[in-house]
Amino acid sequence: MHKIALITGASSGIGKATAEILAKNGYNVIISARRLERLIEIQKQLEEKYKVEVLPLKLDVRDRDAVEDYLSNLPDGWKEIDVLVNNAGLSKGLEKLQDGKIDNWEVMIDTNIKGLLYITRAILPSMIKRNSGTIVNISSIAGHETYPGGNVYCATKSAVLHLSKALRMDLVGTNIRVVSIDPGMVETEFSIVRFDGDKERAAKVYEGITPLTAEDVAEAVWFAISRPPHVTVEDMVLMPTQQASVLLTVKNYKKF
Ligand code: NDP
Ligand code: 8X3
Repeated sequence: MHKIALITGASSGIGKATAEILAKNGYNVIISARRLERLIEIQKQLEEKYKVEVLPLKLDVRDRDAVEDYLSNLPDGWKEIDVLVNNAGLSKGLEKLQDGKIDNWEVMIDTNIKGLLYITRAILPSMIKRNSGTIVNISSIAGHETYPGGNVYCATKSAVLHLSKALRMDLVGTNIRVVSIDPGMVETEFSIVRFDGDKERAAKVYEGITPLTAEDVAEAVWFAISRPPHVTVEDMVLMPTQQASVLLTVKNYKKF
């Protein structure tokens, strides 16, 4: 019997690559995000390539009622989720806090913190009942450090680190594992979203440096999931070799 994984934010980047590595390893996957047309395309590709079942789920993680409704009414055969990857997340803007756009703060906090909580709360009771499961939260190096203009985004990713730690404590005595994967710079649609669709500005972020790929991160996620049940990878920081902190990269190290 195939195991089941739910990946949020699977329409792009790290989430899409994670859905692929799980499908490749025999998981039936629920791929969720807001852009359903992309999910349907990914469904076709994964089903054909890996002969597993893929369920596309149009879901905005900020919509508490929809999260509760969808996840408590999953179709037969999809109800018992073995692996949850809380990946949906984003950064909006790079303004200093004093110039910050409050609407952007709301979107980041609602998606990166509250969305992750809604999803986790909806999935956990079934994992606890079965006394098994793995939850992988995608945090960031930005959860460990901060940088000018990173303020609210970094705070949300720091919250993800603390929620992972707290959840491990709340689940002691169960067999449920909670993992945090914290990447440095990964070339995805992240910067395009951060800069409101400005592809030129986004491309500059990755010029002159070899960033991580979404697949690099997906492999780290799979490493954690595929450890034997008695092993929890609590927190893995994964950096490009050319980046030694959020601020220090091969592009600017000579200034220091
Ligand atoms: P992408 O922009 O490529 O992917 C983000 C995904 O999140 C998309 O599938 C998007 O789907 C989904 N998403 C965004 N908002 C919502 C929402 N409200 N409800 C449901 N899904 C949503 O970026 P990445 O792959 O880089 O980002 C994935 C995660 O990795 C994020 O949590 C990010 O913070 C983290 N991260 C990224 C790093 C990087 O440098 N790229 C580094 C460290 C961490 P859709 O728009 O279709 O809803
Ligand atoms: C994304 C990494 O450094 O752009 O989480 O904030 S960074």
